[in-house]
Amino acid sequence: MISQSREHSLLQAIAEDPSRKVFIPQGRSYLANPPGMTFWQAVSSWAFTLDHKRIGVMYLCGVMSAFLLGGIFAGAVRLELWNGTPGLFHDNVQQAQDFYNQMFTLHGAVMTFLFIIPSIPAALGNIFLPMMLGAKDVAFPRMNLASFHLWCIGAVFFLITLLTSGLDTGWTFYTPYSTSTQTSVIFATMGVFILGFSSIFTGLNFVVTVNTMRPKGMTWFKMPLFMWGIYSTAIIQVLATPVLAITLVLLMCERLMGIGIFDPALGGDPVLYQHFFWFYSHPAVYIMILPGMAIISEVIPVHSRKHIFGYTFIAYSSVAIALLGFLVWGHHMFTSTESKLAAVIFSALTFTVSIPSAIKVFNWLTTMYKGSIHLTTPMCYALAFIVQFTIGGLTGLFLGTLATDIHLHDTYFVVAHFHYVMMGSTLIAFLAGLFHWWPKMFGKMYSELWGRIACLLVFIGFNTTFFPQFILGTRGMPRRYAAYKPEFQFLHQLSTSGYVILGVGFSLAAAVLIYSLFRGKKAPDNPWGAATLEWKCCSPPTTANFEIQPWVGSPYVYDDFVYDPDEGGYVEVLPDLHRSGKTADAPAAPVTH
Ligand code: HEM
Ligand SMILES: [Cu+2]
Repeated sequence: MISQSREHSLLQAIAEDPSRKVFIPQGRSYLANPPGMTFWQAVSSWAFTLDHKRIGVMYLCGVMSAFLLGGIFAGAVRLELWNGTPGLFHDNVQQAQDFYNQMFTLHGAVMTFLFIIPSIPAALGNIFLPMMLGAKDVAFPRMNLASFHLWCIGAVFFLITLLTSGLDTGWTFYTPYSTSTQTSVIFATMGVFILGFSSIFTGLNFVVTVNTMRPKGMTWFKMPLFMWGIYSTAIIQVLATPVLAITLVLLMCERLMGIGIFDPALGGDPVLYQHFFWFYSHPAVYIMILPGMAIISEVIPVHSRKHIFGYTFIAYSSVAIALLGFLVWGHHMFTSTESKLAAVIFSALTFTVSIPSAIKVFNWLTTMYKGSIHLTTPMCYALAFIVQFTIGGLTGLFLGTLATDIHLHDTYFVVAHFHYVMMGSTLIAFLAGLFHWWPKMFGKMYSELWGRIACLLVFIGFNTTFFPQFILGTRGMPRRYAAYKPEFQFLHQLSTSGYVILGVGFSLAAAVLIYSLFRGKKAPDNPWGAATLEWKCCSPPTTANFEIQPWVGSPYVYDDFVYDPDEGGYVEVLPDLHRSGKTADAPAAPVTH
């Protein structure tokens, strides 16, 4: 943590000699088009842009729309569960149950494939990964654009699914039901197949970018931790997604051509489907959480004004989670024909994944210890993440334990567990990152007060919605049922009330951000005093990002940053122009930390 006397001397130094502030040239924002463009030229300058930031912004709009759609389906599920008898929307019980099956399936499929998997890497990763490298773009800009276009095509397939007969298989498409139901399985699986390619393109691009484009002075262990997280994620995206793609092709072959692969009536094996599916989908939960953890590893040191604790442990733990994540898929099949020996091995392996996860939590807490914590909106989200991820991760251990999973499997306990990790952690980290980087992305500051109020509402709403579901699950409430016994009603109604609070919280957060675009104060170049390179260009950046090559420092050393009231933000102070060789436009100098 930077001491007060140090802060004082930096302020004095820049007062005496303003040229000791690191100079950041200003230029035209990447968001603005050159004057004189027609409307259609402007549209195509976005739709066919190769600028990673514009692609990231379009992804952001896309995934947020998917989140809204998935959120509406969630509302239908929660409202249906207000009463123990199905039929809030339909009089006929059969119709009500069919409707319920559609709602939870569409909710899960949209949230998983269209929202949470692309959310952090494709939106925030796209914008900030090249900037953290001091680079102009990713390694393959055209492939990046293709990834976004594929996402759009995948989304269109989902819309076709909605407009035809919907989907009622659950987001997991388990056979043999998925090969026999009358709903639009083919359109939905085609959509997921195409989205898979979109995800592979993003991952491949990021692997090559990190491997080949690091600037001089940025060795592997001088990379910001966000890059380690995104890199580990990208490896999973490239290695695991093809398995899902092949599985879905096999499913389509069985459904369309009657080739017996999974259906016992045709000589197939349905548990084989489960193995294939989870061989992708367990690693996929790390595609979801690793980028979230990566954001938290950036937000906590910056807003605690303290060097990250245990950098190497956090970096290695990301890679460890990515690799171990491939070995534990069998924990989804403890109750479906798995041999006792296999179950014991999968259970033990599942426990090993929690070690690197716990290392991260320990390191974040230790980073905050004796830090100078600024309770900004992104920091509030980061704190909410730690609480919720701890609950989500620890309840994973209950499920990874054979004796308890027999009882908890397919109950609301599982529903609560995965919402604590996917929504309570990944989505909350996404919001932390969005609020952290918003000033850089759009050049505007939002209202801290309203931002924090929205965060509090989201925190209360989330826990009111999902904590009761742990209790419901332990008492035996099964998942995927539209009706329930009267004794479950109170907890279900509590959960639905939480959904309403969550809805208000998210709407407020969205309003705070959108309002800032129109009425927000202009953002300084470095509002939080962060040391990573993406803050060493103007807000918002120019198309080229860096007009002069930034100096590569240590990503978590804040000693040279001080709040300058003239700028309304932090400035980096050159320690001694003559001795250190650290000048604004000098190429990477050796890093001393
Ligand atoms: C921290 C370590 C974790 C452990 C030990 C763990 C363990 C488990 C286990 C054993 C199950 C199967 C439960 C059952 O069906 O009976 C499960 C389900 C699930 N977990 Fe985790 N988990 C962890 C982290 C995560 C993370 C980070 C995510 C997502 C971001 C996640 C998402 C899910 C999902 C989506 C399911 C349920 C899928 C379904 O059947 O529909 N888990 N978890
Ligand atoms: Cu799993």
